[in-house]
Amino acid sequence: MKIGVVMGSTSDWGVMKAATETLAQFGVESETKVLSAHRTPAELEAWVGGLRDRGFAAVIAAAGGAAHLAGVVAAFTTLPVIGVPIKARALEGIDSLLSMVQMPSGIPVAVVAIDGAKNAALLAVEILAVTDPSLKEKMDAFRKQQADKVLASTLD
Ligand code: RP5
Repeated sequence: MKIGVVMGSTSDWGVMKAATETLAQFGVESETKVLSAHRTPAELEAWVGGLRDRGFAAVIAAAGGAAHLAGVVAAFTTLPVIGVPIKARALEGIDSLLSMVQMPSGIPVAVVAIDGAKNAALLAVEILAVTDPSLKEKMDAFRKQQADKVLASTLD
């Protein structure tokens, strides 16, 4: 199954590259789009609405400012939506974080840290790994590699 990655602007790509790179590292196919909840609402609805039938399992949605993109994506699908608040030019990204994390009851968005693109991808891989044993093995290996690095670290 595939993961959709959508961001509100090309200016989000510098952060969001880490999500597509991480998905690729696990061999997970993804489709990346620049679509905006306020600038291209019709095109966003059309893309999100077709994802389940096209074999997608989850969507990562990234935006900055009044970041309603993830909530709007979640409104158009019952696939899991992972929101990445982008640190935009004002307010250090707090506006993005709050607008994603404070979704009203009934339409959930799983929100990662500000600029947390890598964790969004890892969470998407974990969702796929629930039903994909080979991905679970890769995730276990990733965790072990990470742990080994900490345990081998030394202080000057
Ligand atoms: C949001 O506004 C985008 O997701 C971006 O983070 C922010 C600024 O967009 P640009 O003005 O750089 O296109 O919609």
